[in-house]
Amino acid sequence: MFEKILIANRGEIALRVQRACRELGIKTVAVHSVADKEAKYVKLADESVCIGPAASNLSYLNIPAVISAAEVTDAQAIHPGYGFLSENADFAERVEQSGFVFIGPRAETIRLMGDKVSAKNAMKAAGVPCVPGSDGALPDDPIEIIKTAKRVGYPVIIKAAGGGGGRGMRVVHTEAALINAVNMTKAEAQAAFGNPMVYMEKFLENPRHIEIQILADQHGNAVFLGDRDCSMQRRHQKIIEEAPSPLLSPRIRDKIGERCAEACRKIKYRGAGTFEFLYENGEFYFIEMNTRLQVEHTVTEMITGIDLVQQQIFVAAGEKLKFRQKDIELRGHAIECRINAEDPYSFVPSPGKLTTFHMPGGPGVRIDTHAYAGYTVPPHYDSMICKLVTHGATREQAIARMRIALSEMLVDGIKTNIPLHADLMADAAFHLGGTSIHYLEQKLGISHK
Ligand code: MV4
Repeated sequence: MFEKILIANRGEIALRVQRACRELGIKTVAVHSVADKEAKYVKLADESVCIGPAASNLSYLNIPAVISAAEVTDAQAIHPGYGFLSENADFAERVEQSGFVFIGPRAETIRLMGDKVSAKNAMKAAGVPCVPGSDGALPDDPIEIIKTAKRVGYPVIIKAAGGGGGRGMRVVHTEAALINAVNMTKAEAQAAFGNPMVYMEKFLENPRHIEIQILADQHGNAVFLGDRDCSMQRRHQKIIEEAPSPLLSPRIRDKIGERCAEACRKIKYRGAGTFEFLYENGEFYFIEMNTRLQVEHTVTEMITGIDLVQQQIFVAAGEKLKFRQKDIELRGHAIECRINAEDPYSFVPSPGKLTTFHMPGGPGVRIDTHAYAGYTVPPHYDSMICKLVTHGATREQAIARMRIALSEMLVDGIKTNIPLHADLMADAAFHLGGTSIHYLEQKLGISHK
């Protein structure tokens, strides 16, 4: 097992990974920007290295600075957390070339999944159900494009191969608008990702976002750890996630989960990963794979009792998975509310000093945060300051515990989205079993593009 791991991230996830290491007796190295030098996870780490100024591109995204920090501290492995360098194949490659273990999939797998056309091809070949659409990237010939759209049926969506997470997409309703839309998406894709390739899919109008968590070792073993429903989102930012999805029966969950686990075996996936699906009219449609730990891994941990970060570390160290599919039991229901430093209705970020920071507690309540009373939320990074997760025997109990927890939570000095979460926990559609991906924007009165 590793003796020392460098954590190439900040905020709540830096603390989350540090806790997992500490429990395993592994020493930790925190890297931080100038803006984070007083952060709690920096003080709590065994060692820390300042890797640059506040701006992320000069610190948390600075590959040579991160690798140098691992060299000077003699760390053996690097955990990238989520965001920042976590899905950067070049980083994973340079980490391994420098003699460190990258806690995540092979660079080749990250690259495969980073290109959404190659990801979809690989998953289709591995037996994962995909959205009907073009066979790979669209050709230049407009006549061929028009033919493809006719076959797929309008509305269609044009997506950039280099995009993902909602970037570089355009919905097309008519043949008259098609070629112009393809050309505009290509131009934007070239500018944003340096790759003009686009592909076409049938546009699903009212789906749910359901994802499958998987875990694979380097010996050909892979399991799925249930699903998460992440449909409550705004502008591709999830705000509430839950596990399991209230929509799925155990039979349907096991069927899609086993497909994902089998695909992992076929592509020799290593580490934790997530298959993102759209779910509509009882069918799953693969859209993307995330090759990292996700923000919402916590709800999976709550219902499985498995520490996903520790599992990532075990498989990165070459160990075999210690459990098989039949050993994984889903217990009860978990909900996560992402608490953001922002205005609850305008969503304008609200950095600043936390004068009060009082957290709830009690049975089935988990708080993942690096914040504390007196902490100043810097303006340079993501606005999420805390994840409030509740677990209950049933969805109703998890919601009841969330409502109580939100009512106990006191944060002053900045604005937070706690009032929005309190509203949503009382929302009739949410209570009835959740909503489509468009519900929140409709409820807030924002027309979606
Ligand atoms: C779609 C779609 C409808 N049909 N693909 C947006 C994020 C990216 N991961 C894929 N996205 C979508 N792809 C087809 N064929 C609708 C979305 C979408 C969406 C997906 C998941 C969660 C939130 C979303 C919000 C708007 C659009």
